[in-house]
Amino acid sequence: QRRTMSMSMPMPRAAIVRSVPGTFADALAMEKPADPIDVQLAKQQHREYVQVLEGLGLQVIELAADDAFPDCPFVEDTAVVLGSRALITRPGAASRQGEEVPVKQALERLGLQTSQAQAPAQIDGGDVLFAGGMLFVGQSARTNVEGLQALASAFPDVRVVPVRVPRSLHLKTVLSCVASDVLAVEDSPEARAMFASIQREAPFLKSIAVSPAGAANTVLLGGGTVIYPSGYGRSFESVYEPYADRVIPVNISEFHKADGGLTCLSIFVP
Ligand code: CIR
Repeated sequence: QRRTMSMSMPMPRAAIVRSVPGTFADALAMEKPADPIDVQLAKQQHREYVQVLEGLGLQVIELAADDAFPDCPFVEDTAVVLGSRALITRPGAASRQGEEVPVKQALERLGLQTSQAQAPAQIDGGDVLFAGGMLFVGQSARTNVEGLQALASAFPDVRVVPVRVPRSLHLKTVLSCVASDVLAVEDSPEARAMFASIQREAPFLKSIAVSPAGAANTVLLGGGTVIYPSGYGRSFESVYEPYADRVIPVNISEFHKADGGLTCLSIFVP
């Protein structure tokens, strides 16, 4: 059952993360959390995630927080990296535009070739899933068709496929990779419909149904390491173990309160 791909996909060399600002309790949220964000706990959870990445041998580049951008720890939304190229996004939420500036500098220092999405394009990295050799792009409240076109121009040799995201914040809020050909997919009609449209383009992709909402946002590293968000009152080790060499839980309860998942907290650089 284990993926042979795990041998061919090396660990990324670096991860870019961004610290939690003192203003993190003001981060955007579709629904105000019943229990407010505990900023100190968020900082601790973020440190624990960074330690997991360092423990895997990655160089972690931690950008300084900026109180003017309460959502700045969600770096994933600011850039899409594939190979040695990066598209610097123009985030879909006006209050987040500008978060991409230090991320662009960090990627260029790592030697990546960058291009930048320009208005009227809007695109959040949370809407971009690389799977089956293709880029699936959520068409959501945050990512428009011009954003999709910016991605297609940045990566002209990769097929770019739109996926309608009717309700959730981002495409990857409800589905993400646990192996090169297996996706964790939230157990909801919306997520199943999104996976069905992905599968039409990539019939070889399989899915595992995962609940509750938010739990299907996993980080796949090096083809065989799956990091998943814990704190849902159940363990997912037995769910992912058949597909992974290593399964690591990380509790990010305070980030969930601002609609953030695990993938949001880092950008990986091969
Ligand atoms: C936002 O609404 O933009 C943030 N509060 C959450 C962003 C989550 N990012 C992601 O899923 N990639």
